[in-house]
Amino acid sequence: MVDYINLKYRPRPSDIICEYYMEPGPGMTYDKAASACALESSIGTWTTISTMNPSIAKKLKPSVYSIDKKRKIIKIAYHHSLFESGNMPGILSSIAGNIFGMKAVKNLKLLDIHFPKQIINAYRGPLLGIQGVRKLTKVKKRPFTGTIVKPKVGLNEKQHAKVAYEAWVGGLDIVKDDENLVSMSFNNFYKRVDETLKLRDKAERETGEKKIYLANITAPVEEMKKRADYVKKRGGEYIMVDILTVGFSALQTIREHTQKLKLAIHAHRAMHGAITRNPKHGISMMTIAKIARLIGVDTLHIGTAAVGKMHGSKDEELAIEEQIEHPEMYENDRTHVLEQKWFNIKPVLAVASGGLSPLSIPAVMKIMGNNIVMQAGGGVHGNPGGTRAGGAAMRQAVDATLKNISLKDYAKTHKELQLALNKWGKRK
Ligand code: CAP
Ligand code: MG
Repeated sequence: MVDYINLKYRPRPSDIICEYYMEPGPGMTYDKAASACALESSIGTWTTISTMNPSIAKKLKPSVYSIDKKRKIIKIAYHHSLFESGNMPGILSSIAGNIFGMKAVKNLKLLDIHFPKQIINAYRGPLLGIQGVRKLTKVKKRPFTGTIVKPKVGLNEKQHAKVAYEAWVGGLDIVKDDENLVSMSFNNFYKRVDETLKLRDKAERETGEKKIYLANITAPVEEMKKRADYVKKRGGEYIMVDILTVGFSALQTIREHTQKLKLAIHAHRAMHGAITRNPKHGISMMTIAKIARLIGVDTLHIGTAAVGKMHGSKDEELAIEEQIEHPEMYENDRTHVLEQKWFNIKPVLAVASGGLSPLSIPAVMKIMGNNIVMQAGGGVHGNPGGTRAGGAAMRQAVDATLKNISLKDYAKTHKELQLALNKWGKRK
């Protein structure tokens, strides 16, 4: 049972490596549980089998090559031919499949996956990436600003488009649908796209700025393709997908489809908390972010470095931002990041969202830098001056921060920002 442990093994450049946090189940030694993780995620089962032959084992048996019992961390190296390279669900059915439910483990969390070149080569990565989004929007250096139309669900198509228009004219670059706004009886996807893109054009004419609409196409996959086709036909450049609720198979299919259409993908991560939030069990957001980059999304929600309303750790989110934006990551035991080269896969633009307002912008920019989308729903539509004022206040907060002026001082000559400060300035 412990024969999948090989502490002398040195991973080959072509291996897939997984780092797990692992606590053994009752009555299990640490080594036995570690070995069980390696065998159940590859070629083995609970007992010896007559159909196994030495040549299979020789080539395909993974190695638990690192065990840190104090920190409860194991690293397993897998031969790349255990996986179909361009099949992300297949990869996950191995290294993130049955093992989470085994009695042999009490807790298990997949913290990171190192993808070798052989695997990377089979994926497209983002269509635009950060530079492409900057080129499309002509926003050269500053952070992007955006909003989510609120209420999440409830407005009809025309009301939705009007809110988007107000936000764009107020000064925002990006307007997106909420994650649970799909095609409703009172707000049909196709009509919403018509109305919203019509007002996007008007906002562009009036402001002289490029405006982006992220239309949420989340649905069964064949319908998603139709919705993406429609966005293209109506002159959109971007779609939005709830990447976890649709699943990675659907995301891969949509990414292939958008290659033909030349549409960028905004990735919302609704449901990730069910998978990522428990520090001892599940799959890390780092892992999900890497998969999203590999398959090819252009913008991805990563959290607000603990500034906003959602649960998250500053250190982890910063590491995720680095991971999705940089060409290479070095192994870091403290943050559980494995070495990763991204080769020709473009960088993804990070999105900070969830409970932000203009008041959060200096803190988030300080932590996350300029390659970020600052996105606020309540923090825009909750402005006492309305959505247009809310959009203006977000842009003003970005401008003030870039000029190193405090929001309080900047608000003396920018009334929309002053309204935001009046409302949220005393928020604990
Ligand atoms: C933000 C948001 C996003 C969250 C999700 C919401 O709205 O639209 O879905 O950002 O969290 O509905 O909460 P508010 P995350 O600005 O009104 O909070 O980005 O962490 O995945
Ligand atoms: Mg939302």
